[in-house]
Amino acid sequence: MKGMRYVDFIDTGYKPGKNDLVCTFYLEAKNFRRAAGAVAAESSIGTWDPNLKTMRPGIRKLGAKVFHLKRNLIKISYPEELFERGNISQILSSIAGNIFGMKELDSLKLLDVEIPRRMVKSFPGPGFGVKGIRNLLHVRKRPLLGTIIKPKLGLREKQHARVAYHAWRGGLDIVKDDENLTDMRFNRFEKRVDETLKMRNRAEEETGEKKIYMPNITAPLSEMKRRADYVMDKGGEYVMIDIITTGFSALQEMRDYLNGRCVIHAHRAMHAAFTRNPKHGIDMKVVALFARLAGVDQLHTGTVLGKMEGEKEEVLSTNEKLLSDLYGLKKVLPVASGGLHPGMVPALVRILGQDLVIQAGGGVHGHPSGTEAGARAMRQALDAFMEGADLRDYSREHPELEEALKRWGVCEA
Ligand code: RUB
Ligand code: CA
Repeated sequence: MKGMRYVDFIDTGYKPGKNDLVCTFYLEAKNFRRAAGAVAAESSIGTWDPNLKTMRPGIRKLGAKVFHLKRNLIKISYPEELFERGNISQILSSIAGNIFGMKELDSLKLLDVEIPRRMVKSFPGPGFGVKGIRNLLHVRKRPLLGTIIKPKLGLREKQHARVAYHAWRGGLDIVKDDENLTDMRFNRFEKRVDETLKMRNRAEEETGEKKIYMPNITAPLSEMKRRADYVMDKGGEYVMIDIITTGFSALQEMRDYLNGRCVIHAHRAMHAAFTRNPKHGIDMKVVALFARLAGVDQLHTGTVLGKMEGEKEEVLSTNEKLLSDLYGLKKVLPVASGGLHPGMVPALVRILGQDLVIQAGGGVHGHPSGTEAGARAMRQALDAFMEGADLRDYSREHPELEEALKRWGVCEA
C-alpha cells in the first residue's frame, strides 16, 4: 500500500465540504511545506514513518488536507469522522494536541476553527445565554455591572458578605468571588455562600433590583457538583468555574449536571499561558468557541483598555465568536474585567457594545470613599453613557463619580 509522507497531506486543489472541520494556523518552520504537512498528519492519521505496514484501504481518505498554504498561514480541512461528537477533549487532542511540540516546526498557533453544523449540533451550548441572563436580571438593554471582591484572598466570610452588600447597594448587579477563592481555612465555601446570599436578599429588598452572587465552585469535579447543589439549595442562581484549570471535560460534565438549573460564569485564568504569544499556542477565539459549545453563559474575554494584555481586534473577534449566529446555539455574554474603573465605562461600551458585563475590583474597592461609593460611581458612569451625557459634566452632580474621576481619570479611547 502506498505510504503517506508529510507532503502527501497537502492538497491545494481541495475544497472543504460542508461536513469538514477547518482550522487556520499561523506556522513558522524552516521547511514550511513539510511542516504544514506534518501538522495535518499528526493532527489526523499520520506519523513520522510514511510506510506503515498497518495501513489499510479506506484509512488514507481520513487524512487531514492542507488546502491553503501561504507563509505564514495554513488552512487544514478535517473529515468529521476524525472527531467524536460532543467530546471537546478528543477534538482538542487532535487539532490542538501533539502538533505544538513537533521539532519539524518553530512555532504554531491555532488561530481559528470552523465547525460544521452537524458537529455543533452535538453540543448543548449555553443553558441561559444572553437572553436568559437578561430575563433573570430584568435588565433589557444596558451592560451589566459587577465587582470582584478584593482583597482577592484573606477576608473572612462575614467580611466578604459585607463588602458584597455594599457593592450591590451602590448599584452593581453582580458580585463575584475571585478565581483563587474557593474553600479556604479563613473563608469556608459554605459559610461564605450562606452569608453572602443573606446579604444579597437584603440588598434586593432595599434596592428593589435583582442582585446576583457568583460563588467560585472550582474544585475536583465531584466536589464542584456538591458545591453547585449547595449554592442552588441556598437560593443562588449562578456559579463560577475556572474553566481552563478545571478543563473541558469537567466543564462539559458540569453543564450536563446543571442542565439549565443555574447560570455558568466562566473565568479563564491560565489562558494567557497559551493565548498570549502571537506566534505559538491557541487563540482566545478558539477557547471562546469551545466554551460556547460546552455551554458557558458568560466568559471573560478581555477589556482592550484595562490591566490585562489583549488588543482591540483580538477582543472584538473573540466576542464575535460568543455573539454571532452559530446554528441556533445561544449567545454567551462577554465579560470585560481586569484593571477597570468608572472613568473607563463609556469607552468600554463604545468599543465592546452593550451585551457585556463590566467588572471592576480595584476600581470599586479602591474608591477613596469605599466600596459603596465605588459601586455608585460605576453605575453613575454607566447612567451617564446611557443618557448620552458627557462623563465629566455628569460627575458635577454625582459626587461619587467625581471622586472616582479625580482618582483614576477619564479614559478617552
Ligand atoms: C480583575 C480580576 C480578574 C481579571 C482576570 O480585578 O480579578 O480575575 O478580570 O483577567 P481588578 P481576564 O478589577 O481589580 O483588576 O478577565 O482578562 O481574564
Ligand atoms: Ca481575579
